[in-house]
Amino acid sequence: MPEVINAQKPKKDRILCVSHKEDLDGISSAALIKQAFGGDTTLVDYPGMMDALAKIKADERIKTLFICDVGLSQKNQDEFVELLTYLRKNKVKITYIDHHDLDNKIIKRLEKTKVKIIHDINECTTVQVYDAFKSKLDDHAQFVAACAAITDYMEDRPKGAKLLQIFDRQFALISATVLTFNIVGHQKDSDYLLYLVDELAESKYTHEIPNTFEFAQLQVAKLASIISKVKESTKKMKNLAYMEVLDSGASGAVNFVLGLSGKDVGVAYKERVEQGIYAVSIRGSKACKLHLGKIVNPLATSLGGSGGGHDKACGAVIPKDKMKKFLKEFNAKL
Ligand SMILES: [Mn+2]
Repeated sequence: MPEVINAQKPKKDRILCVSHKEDLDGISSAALIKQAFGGDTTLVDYPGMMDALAKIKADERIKTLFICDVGLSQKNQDEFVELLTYLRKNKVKITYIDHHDLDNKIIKRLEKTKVKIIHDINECTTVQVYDAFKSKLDDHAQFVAACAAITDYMEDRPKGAKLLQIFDRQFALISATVLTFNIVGHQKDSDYLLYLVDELAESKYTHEIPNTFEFAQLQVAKLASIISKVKESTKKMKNLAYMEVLDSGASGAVNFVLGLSGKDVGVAYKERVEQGIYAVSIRGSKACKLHLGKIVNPLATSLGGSGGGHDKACGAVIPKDKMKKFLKEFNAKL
């Protein structure tokens, strides 16, 4: 008698890291996870992160999932918990590593489903990845983590500072900065960003990755031209300065909007025509004592968008027709 063979279940053997694609902390986190565990990488930005996670839900081969350096907002946190709960029921091992402000209730709910959470708002994600998995990493991972701390303005924190101390400060600064320009300038080139993840996972220094310094030089020249545009187009409200960016990215202009305006809060936003939204970047000066991420999160949600982040650096996605209202209400809350 021939045996009845059940429809074969897909083999559960896939290791996947979902990480933030927009800065060195996200790229470096993915690189260290790759060095420690192998597997594949999916890089996401904030507007695309939930769609990317929804795709994972359908992939029955995933055995182990790492999620790095993507903060949650009021808009997506419940959906995030539901998705991870579903994956946990399917026996996916999940580790969530991050340093953005995170609702305590969400932490409790994730812990209840036995998602492993590594979360410290005082150290960048890569430093936390290094700290958690250093037994599986080579010495070069310390350099990658120190560079990530620099880009996230967190090289003065206890663990970040200790890692940076190992290296010559100027060497780490130029390596981190050149990499950052390459990441920012390749946001539409996913293959290149994944290539950077591979190169860092293989313990390459920035200057050993071909053309990184040449590319950074081009980006620096672009930034210099943004300065004059910011001077022409920045508008001021009582508590903030803002500018609509037309040709570069919003995050490239926002520090100039803040610095050149003399205000304590700077806002730069760029339209994403296909999605009917504005991608908004927000920065606070040293004198700004408010937690901007905590203000922007509920405000953006109330306008049908989403947002959040750190105290002095955060972002939002705002529906196109609500941008004026966002600026007005944000100014009122400051
Ligand atoms: Mn980060």
